[in-house]
Amino acid sequence: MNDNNSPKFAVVGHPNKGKSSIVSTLSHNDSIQISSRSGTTEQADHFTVNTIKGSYDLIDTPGFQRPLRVLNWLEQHCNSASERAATVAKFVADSECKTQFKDEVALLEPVIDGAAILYVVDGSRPYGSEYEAEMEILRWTGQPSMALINPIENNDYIGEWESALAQYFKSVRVFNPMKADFEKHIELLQTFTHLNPKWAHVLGSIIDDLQNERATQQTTSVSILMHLIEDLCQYQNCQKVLSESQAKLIKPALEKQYKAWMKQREEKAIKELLTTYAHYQTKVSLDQFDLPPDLFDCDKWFAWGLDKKQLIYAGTAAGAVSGAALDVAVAGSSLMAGAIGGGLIGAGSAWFSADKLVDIKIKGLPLGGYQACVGPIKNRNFPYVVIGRFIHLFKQISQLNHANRQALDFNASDFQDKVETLEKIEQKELHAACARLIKQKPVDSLSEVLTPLFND
Ligand SMILES: Nc1nc2c(ncn2[C@@H]2O[C@H](COP(=O)(O)OP(=O)(O)OP(=O)(O)O)[C@@H](O)[C@H]2O)c(=O)[nH]1
Ligand SMILES: [Mg+2]
Repeated sequence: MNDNNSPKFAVVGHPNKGKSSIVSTLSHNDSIQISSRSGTTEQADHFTVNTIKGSYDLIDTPGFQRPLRVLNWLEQHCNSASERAATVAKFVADSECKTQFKDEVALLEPVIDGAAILYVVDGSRPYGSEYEAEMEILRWTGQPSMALINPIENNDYIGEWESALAQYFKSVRVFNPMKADFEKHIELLQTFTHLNPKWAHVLGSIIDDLQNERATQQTTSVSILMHLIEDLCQYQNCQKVLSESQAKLIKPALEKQYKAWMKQREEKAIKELLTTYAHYQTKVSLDQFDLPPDLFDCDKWFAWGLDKKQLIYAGTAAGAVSGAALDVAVAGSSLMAGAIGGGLIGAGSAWFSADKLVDIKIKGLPLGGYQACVGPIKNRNFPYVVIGRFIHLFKQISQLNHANRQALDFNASDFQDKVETLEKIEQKELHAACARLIKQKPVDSLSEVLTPLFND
């Protein structure tokens, strides 16, 4: 838990309006229980957001159950408006209230303890007078407060809510904990800074930290891909054999092991990516993704990697023709046709053919016997396929809110469009890097080459 002077926010409201979802997304914690069952959260739970320069607390609370009766109790125990906050404190401390109004005591306790109020409503359901007692009780506490409209199913009643909430709260914001992107999280935290002037400074520092952390996460992601692609492009599975005929016999087994290793290596990278973005518990479990389309499902390669036209460009960009000729080729002139016609990219070669991914190589060993090896992969599209798949997952994982427990979607890829949006020089560098990778040659500054693909 936090020290008493650091910012704290109690997330309160009707049951089942997304309070826990908001806490989960803002605290980057995917272990918080969220469910369509009303009354999921039964006690006040503190979640501390820690950064280098500070920390703040978010307190998830149970929903109001009997607000009208609670308001009645408060009115009966209060003689003057100046005693309202003290009356709420009395309510929270009262042993009978603790059993009779368990949920209200749990949700008001942190507020009486100094937490600011974040009142959550659902913008897809109409406003109703039953919420007035809740807002009135919150007003009695005298604590700084703001309202968050969570458009759970749609935006239909946002306007209605805005007018109603404005009467009780100085600040009203729409925030969707399932969909809000990182900029929206930051915008919301910035509004928190206005709730209590004493907290403004530390919250400002925390926002800076979170932005830096976000940039670091991206750098880490680039590095995960860099190691993945190097490993996948270099991997060979070798075994000693006595004769060439034995080598042919074990080829299917070697190939199977080879592919299994490659897939596992990719899964490891995805796990690292999930960890980088603090997704530990979500349904994005690795057994769930048999990674469709399969890493070796060659029919899908032109979707994940480059398409044929881009591959031709890649061939020229990787240095097969001069820079000047390259620009003409990219402009779509006849030179491109000439290049293909001229056999620059031999038909059925490693560029397009997906059937011959890996060959078996057999070589004699100095002390007798042979070594049979499967891999490294030869297909020129392969590095792009690896990059394309990873970038696709990166986009989803880096934007996945912690309240969103859905499985990831592996079907779409816009890697080709992404490559097109790179600067020409960046494209050239990418193609040159991939050309070296597929020949198992080291690439200087691979992370610099990959970084533009991760930028928005
Ligand atoms: N589609 C969608 N569903 C949401 C959103 N926010 C919450 N939900 C769903 O609404 C339900 C309630 O979410 P919770 O975060 O558990 O709500 P709560 O207010 O903490 O509920 P209690 O703890 O029961 O009071 C769950 O089924 C969520 O999946 C949203 O922005 N979009
Ligand atoms: Mg809850």
